[in-house]
Amino acid sequence: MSRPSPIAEPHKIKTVRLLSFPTPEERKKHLAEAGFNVFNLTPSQITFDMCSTGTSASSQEQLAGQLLGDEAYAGSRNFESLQSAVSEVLGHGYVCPTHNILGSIKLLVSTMVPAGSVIPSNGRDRMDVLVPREVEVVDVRDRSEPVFTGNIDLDRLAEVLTGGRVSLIDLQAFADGQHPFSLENLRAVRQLADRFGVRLVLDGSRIIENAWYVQRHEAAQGDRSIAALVREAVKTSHILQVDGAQDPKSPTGGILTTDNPADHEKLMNEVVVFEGLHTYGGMAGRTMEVLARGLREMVDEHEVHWVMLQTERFTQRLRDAGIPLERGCDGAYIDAPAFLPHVETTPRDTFSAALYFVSGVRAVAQHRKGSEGLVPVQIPRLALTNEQLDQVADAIIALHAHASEVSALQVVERGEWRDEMVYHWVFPDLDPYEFDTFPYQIHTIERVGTLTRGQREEAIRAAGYNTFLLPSADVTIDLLTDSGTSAMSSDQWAAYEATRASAATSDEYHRLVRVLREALGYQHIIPTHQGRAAEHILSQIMIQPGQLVPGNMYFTTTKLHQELAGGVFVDVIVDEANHADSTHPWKGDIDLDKLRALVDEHGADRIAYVSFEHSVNMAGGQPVSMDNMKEVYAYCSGVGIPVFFDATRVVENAYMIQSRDPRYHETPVKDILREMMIYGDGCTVSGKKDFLINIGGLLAFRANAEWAEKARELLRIYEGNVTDGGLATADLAAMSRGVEEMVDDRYIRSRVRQTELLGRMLLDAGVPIVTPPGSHAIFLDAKRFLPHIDQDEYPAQRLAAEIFVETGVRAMERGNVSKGRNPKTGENYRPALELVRLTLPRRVYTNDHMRAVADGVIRLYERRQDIRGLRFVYEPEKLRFFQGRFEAL
Ligand code: P71
Repeated sequence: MSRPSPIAEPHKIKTVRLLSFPTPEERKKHLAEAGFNVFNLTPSQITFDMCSTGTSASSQEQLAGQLLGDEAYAGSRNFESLQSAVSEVLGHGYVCPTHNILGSIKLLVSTMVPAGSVIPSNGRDRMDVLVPREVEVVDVRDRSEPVFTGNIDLDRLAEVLTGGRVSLIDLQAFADGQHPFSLENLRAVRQLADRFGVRLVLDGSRIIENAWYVQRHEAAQGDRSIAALVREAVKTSHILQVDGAQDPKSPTGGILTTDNPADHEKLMNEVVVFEGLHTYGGMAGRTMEVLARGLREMVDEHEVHWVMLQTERFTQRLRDAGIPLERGCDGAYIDAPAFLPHVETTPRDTFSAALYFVSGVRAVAQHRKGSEGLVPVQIPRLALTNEQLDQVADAIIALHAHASEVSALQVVERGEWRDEMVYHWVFPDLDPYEFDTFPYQIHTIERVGTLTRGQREEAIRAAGYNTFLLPSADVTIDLLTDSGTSAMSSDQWAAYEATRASAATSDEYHRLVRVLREALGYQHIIPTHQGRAAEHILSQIMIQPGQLVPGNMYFTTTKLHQELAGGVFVDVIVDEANHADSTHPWKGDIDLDKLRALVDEHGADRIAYVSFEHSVNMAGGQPVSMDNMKEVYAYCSGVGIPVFFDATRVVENAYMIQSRDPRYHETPVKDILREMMIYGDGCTVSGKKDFLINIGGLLAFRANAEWAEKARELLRIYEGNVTDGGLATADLAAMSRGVEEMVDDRYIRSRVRQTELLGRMLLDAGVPIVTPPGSHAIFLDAKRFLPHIDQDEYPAQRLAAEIFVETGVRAMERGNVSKGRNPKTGENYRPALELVRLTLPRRVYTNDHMRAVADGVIRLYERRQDIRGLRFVYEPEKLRFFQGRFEAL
């Protein structure tokens, strides 16, 4: 069987959780307050928290499950759902729920482990909790086995069993996070258990990692699925215990499962004493639901391979740099005594303190007597990107280079448990490590389409070669648009959920007005349901029939509303904008000479206003320079012409000014944005782009109360209340937080750099794109990509279709099909730009996704000669690009 070898996540990001970036000074303070024990730090003080228990990103189905908790005391639907997941995925017929893994152990011990008995085990992790219970744990791990280091030494086990006091055999999957067993060994242990009449208890908290290891390394297991391997392992044991906070990606919870009705009955009768009723076991109903869904999802082959690949890659990067470590199933376990050879008594906690001190990363050794000297740097499942992990590894590598300068923590208070330790420390003189990556981690994911190439061929044919008509479930990476496709943050969601909805004025309206006044510097704030609603109102109040509206290239909805108000759009963008291969840095600028000539010819009275778009979409996401905004405004205010911005992508434009204009390199994006807005009289915004919301828009005026009054009149007629613009109150709440998040310098830099990364990879391979790369999208130049296809055979349309077939990536045609036919002649317009837009949603895809996109497009470019054109089989009269259907020539 060929195993999927993923080059990118088999999912996209659904919601994000913002990261904290404490400064070096703040980190000193936090460490001192924490008694130099990183256990005491909290996530708001930490950038990357490298612990894998209960910290996994969940699926959107798990998130939804959280809201399906049927919080009944007895016999809840959530328990039924847990039962069926257990029987389908694990194969055991009975399940006893517990509050977490400690609850499971407690239950096992009190039902099956008499005091004074012996438990042979391949792990040492659990000794902490068993020792005080007067149970002797005997280490029977086979130390001579090089590959399956978690195997049990069968002779030794037989010897211990012969001793007679054995209550049960404990076999851990990936024991102590480092030692996997083989199926062969498991089967042999089971035989021994049966021979001696002792139960084999499997701790399957890391059963997935173990199954993956078996699939890779055990003879004759390579062709079996993770699901089949997991099932066999479970069925080979008498009792299974699972920590819900591990492989099932639940925040907490646990299960004990079995096929033996008598064992189940014992557990059931005991669970009520310590945990809860046998149908909830100390878990909230919602937790059972999340756990049940997690069990079903954890055997997903694509996901398992991605998670394990991340671990391999992370560990390898550290190992290549000479970091002393042991490979863990969920990360790299740093050998602290070897890392800090001069630190004698407290190497583990000194390592942890030093790593936090230099980078804000937390790696903490908890009460893990079984892994002396190791500090686990674990990867929260699905939560971090490879780029982030590379940088975490680099922080460790940077620390290692100066390890000799790190002095030992001094013990102030000692405790039995590691969390009780208190230290004092002299800070070493080390340079801080600076992260330059997404300032958020993945909170929930959405699985993406995984069609085969053959299935995609079928799908695109069924969609009439029109990417608008593809079902999104069939798409692997969706680059159709950046509109309304952003991943919201958990803070946005929290505000959304906490909203007190109102049919009149709401607190959220007042907050939105406050936040937008601060962000834009505009006095009059009018929410609308999305961008085109604001364009409609602005056009109606500002345009007299017959007036001209000069602008820097048209956008479809903007121009349409100007025309509906009787205006005539005139394009006054610089000429460079129409040349796909010009590398002019400010291709969004207005050509002031063109504007002056227009005013001179027609008179200022004939001009309604200047329509000035930031990061000009149709030109390829090209920015406007600060100087151009100033000059246009100075000129227009001199002759009495208002200037209105389309500020839909204003933040991206502000970032471009920060990065391309040396005078602004040190200026925060938030301040650049405020200056930009000074050079306009008002703006329309589609909030679905830069403002990080899935729905919403905005009309705003800097100072003119009369315009605002007129606009509100129309708002009441067409949209909704002046205090909501037709949006749900909760959407206003999401917008306020979106506006606060969008001006974060780290965020916007990582956003635009991602687009530039995609552009750079394509340019390096010689693929023709619009240059320089824009901020929200990369536009392929179909005229140069497919020079052998005549424009009336729709090269861009075909290219978009072929990209889908080749890679599962969905793009959008922006060429002859979009532009339409001249109504007088019936001929296609054959526009200068024949483009395919690859548009990047915000916070949704990782840079590995971008690599997958680039690989696919480059492969296609190499076989471009084989690509033919299309002909219409169904051609709507208006906006034909949405519904039109084609057949291949
Ligand atoms: C984009 C979109 C969405 C779209 C609109 C029409 C056809 C295809 C796709 C929408 C914009 C935009 C600018 C600069 C106003 C709107 C309309 N862009 N100004 O790029 O880019 O806003 O969708 O919220 O009504 O895919 P609205």
